[in-house]
Amino acid sequence: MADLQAMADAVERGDQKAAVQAVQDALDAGMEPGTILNDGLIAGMSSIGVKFKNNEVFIPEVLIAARAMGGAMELLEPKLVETGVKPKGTVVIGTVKQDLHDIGKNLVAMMLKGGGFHVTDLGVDVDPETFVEAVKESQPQVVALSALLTTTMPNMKQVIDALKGAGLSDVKIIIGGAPVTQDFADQIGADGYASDAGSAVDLAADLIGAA
Ligand code: B1M
Repeated sequence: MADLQAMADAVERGDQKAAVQAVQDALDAGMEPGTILNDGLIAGMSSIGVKFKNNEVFIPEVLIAARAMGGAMELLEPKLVETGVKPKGTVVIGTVKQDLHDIGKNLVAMMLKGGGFHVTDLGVDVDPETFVEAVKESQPQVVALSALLTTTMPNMKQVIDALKGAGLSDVKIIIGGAPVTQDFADQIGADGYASDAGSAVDLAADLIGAA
């Protein structure tokens, strides 16, 4: 018998083997892939996201949970495609030019995937033109920018200007990273600021009306 709570628990505690088995059991029992995704896997990631936000768990636990979710998603993804379950939206994410920090950005990307978004990760040291090209290609609803250095924060504004300059004003731009603040987001005309990975998922969903 498929047990969605056990699946969510397996993701949350980072038990990849149990998470994959739980997905297999659910599929064998004829459960809808969308239900497995939302009420099993995403429920587990959401739960760890809340704990991460509240400092009840730390980066290693989140990374392990994300790895468990990733393993389970490998099994589930083809079934989702077959049944036409649509992602909540697409997010293009990257760390801005001249900045090589990617641990936080990777966490945000993982949590977005866990939150049901399709994510295109451009990596680190991404120049504004690359963001523009990626937006043209992937047509995301949201662009997420990360910066960890006070010296690279201004490069976030360059991305916003480049997107506007290319006529890509519809895409929502959200920013984050240790030195970044809501005030700075307001100053540079970003659509939102998130202080951590869990909040970034909520913000992206809110901005595109998928919360
Ligand atoms: Co660097 N580094 N670093 N570093 N580094 C900091 C950021 C620094 C604060 C350390 C310090 O001096 N105390 C300092 C910046 C000072 C400043 O600008 N105010 C600093 C410096 C100076 C440097 C170098 C210049 C050092 C040198 O070479 N002299 C150099 C710069 C290289 C470059 O980027 N060009 C450098 C290099 C490096 C390493 C390569 C050694 C390594 C990075 C490895 C990697 O990322 N693969 C590194 C590291 C690890 C750090 C610290 C120690 C840890 C950063 C981290 O990963 N935190 C950092 C000190 C610190 O922050 N305590 C430091 C964990 C991570 C989960 O948190 O990235 O904040 P964070 O992400 C959070 C949130 O901010 C948010 O969600 C995440 C999860 O909750 N978030 C977003 C992040 N991105 C988001 C995007 C969003 C939303 C939320 O989009 C919407």
